[in-house]
Amino acid sequence: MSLNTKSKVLEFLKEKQDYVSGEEISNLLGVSRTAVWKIISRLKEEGYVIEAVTNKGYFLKESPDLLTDEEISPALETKCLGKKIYHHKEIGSTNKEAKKLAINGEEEGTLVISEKQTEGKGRLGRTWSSPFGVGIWMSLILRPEISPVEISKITLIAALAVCKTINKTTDLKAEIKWPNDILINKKKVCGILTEMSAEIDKINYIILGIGLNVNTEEFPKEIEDRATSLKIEGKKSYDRKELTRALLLEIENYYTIFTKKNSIDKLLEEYKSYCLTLNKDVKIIRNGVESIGRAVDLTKNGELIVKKQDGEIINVFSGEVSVRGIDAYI
Ligand code: BT5
Repeated sequence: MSLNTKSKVLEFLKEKQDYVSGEEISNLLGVSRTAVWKIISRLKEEGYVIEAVTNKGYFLKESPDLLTDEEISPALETKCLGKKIYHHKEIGSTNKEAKKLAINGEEEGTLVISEKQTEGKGRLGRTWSSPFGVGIWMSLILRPEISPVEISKITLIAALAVCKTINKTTDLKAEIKWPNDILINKKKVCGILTEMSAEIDKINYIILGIGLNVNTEEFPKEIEDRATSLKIEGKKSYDRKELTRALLLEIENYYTIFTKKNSIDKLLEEYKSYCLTLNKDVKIIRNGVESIGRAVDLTKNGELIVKKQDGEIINVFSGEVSVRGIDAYI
């Protein structure tokens, strides 16, 4: 049975919102009644609640809360991102999997998404807690024609897109802690991990990994005071499918603006408006050396401009910046 036929049956059941006879489906798709029955059984196994009544047919009562291709694609409005989806119930890391696919030549825009990660990756060897069915754990393959030194701009674009998505689709106020954390009420709701394979002047591929806590109710002890989810903050559950689609669309919008002009000039003001690191005292750790200063602005490349206590002004490209009042350090 092809995935396509299964998707078509599902689409048909969703459209009808009523009983559909096996005969009607088999005529429409040109497959046997037995094939229809098999497709229905498969859909039930996947978590679709389908009522079967003699002489009436099949009625789709409920779809599962899963981020499958069949659930995401029909209402997805993007042109490129997420046009091909690899969905997993469980995987080590979506970034790792996307990397394998990219090495094998998978196209730009391909999405790897999983209900659960057993080895979710953070930066610098840290881990990302990714329990089943409560978050959006996803990785996109991107192949922009930019110089490898510009990769941090992709993180910036993604942070902007996550913030915009949360602020547009919920009543919550998300903010960016430069460069890759999204916070709500000073707690981390989303992290971004951008990885790449590049030669000196050319990017082979970028893996943009995003982990967004949507309906998480509890976190591991070590992070419970620093982590949050949309559900904890909004006191209700949110539709992961809708959020995934909205997020892909926002990323695509910003990514298109960026790649057309090869510049993030147009996006910087918006980024700054979400960036809670600016005008705050920050601690920077570079090569193990700590210094304290004030984050005064961003360069047009998205680097953080920090005025140190001794008056020296430095541009911080990436890495470890903690913000006073959010990450206590004094
Ligand atoms: C990040 O690293 O914030 C990047 C996280 C990226 C995760 C996505 S999920 C899909 C894709 N596939 C992957 O394997 N990874 C990406 P970093 O700035 O290093 O933050 C990691 C730290 O955040 C951990 O050391 C914990 O303190 C904390 N943390 C872990 N899990 C968390 C969670 N679910 N929510 C909030 N904080 C968490």
